[in-house]
Amino acid sequence: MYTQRGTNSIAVRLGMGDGTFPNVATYASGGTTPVELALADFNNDNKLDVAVANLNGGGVGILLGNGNGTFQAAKMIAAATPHGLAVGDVNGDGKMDVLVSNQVSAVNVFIGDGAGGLTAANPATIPVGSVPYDLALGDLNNDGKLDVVATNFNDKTLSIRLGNGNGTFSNTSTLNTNAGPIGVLISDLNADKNLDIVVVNQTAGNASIFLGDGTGVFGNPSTLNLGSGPRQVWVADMNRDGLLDLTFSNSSSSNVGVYLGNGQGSFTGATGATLFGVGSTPFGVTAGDLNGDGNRDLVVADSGSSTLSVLLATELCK
Ligand SMILES: [Ca+2]
Ligand SMILES: [Ca+2]
Ligand SMILES: [Ca+2]
Ligand SMILES: [Ca+2]
Repeated sequence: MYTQRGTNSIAVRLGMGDGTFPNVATYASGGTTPVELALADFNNDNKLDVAVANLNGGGVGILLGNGNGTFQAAKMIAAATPHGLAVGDVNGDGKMDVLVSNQVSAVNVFIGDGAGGLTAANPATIPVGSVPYDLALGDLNNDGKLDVVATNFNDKTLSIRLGNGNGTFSNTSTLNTNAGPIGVLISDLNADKNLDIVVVNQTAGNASIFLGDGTGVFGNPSTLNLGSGPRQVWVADMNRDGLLDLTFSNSSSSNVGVYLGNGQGSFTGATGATLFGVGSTPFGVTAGDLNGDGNRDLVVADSGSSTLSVLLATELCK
């Protein structure tokens, strides 16, 4: 599933199990310029639904799933210039909530009613830095309450806001990144049960990796070179050694890269990243077993050429 900015729609391609996706279904995103989406069950019927952020008008669309790969028409939630989007239960009521970064100076919080509806939290916004592009949710201090981080593109910073468990967040800390922080991902990179943070710095061409201590405090990051105009990272075990690896898209050089992880939270390796050519201006990248052989494959959304690149693991791990 992916967004199609130019046609104000999202597309669903169901896999055939052999790595091919011949059929496409498209749905109106309910607004203008859909940029991010996330899957979750918003009405607690055990069928996955989708939330989509429309950057240039219309707010956030919620498309309830029918459970067979098809979706109902979008119901809209008012939100100005949503860019990043994350879903999770931030108030602990068992119903999925939605957070969006507004690309100005805040993250907007919407509390789900468990029936597919969402309303603004009180307070409705979390102040962050200048031009927050992306955000991510995770329990950074191991208190069972979801916390949020947002990349502030203009400030070269990352905002960390710890959740209070009731849909509100405390102003806690701001971390320095390199120039042009855009994508962000939360994962436990070194398997110490404490969540870590990877920030993609588009302008600087690298990633800042912050290892967490489980209290919500992060020290100075390590820097990992990515390439030209990196946009997004994904973490998965690509070579099946039990250690997480890091995959990234370079929008200005039309390739993706894979760094093998050492399990300690660093990805330099002996040989650096392995690069694979994809379509023009790749943004999104994600991994999954697309052909049922047990290996993680990659799918890349090429925004410039309006294509998806599918890289099967036989190619990735040779
Ligand atoms: Ca559902
Ligand atoms: Ca909730
Ligand atoms: Ca927490
Ligand atoms: Ca960790």
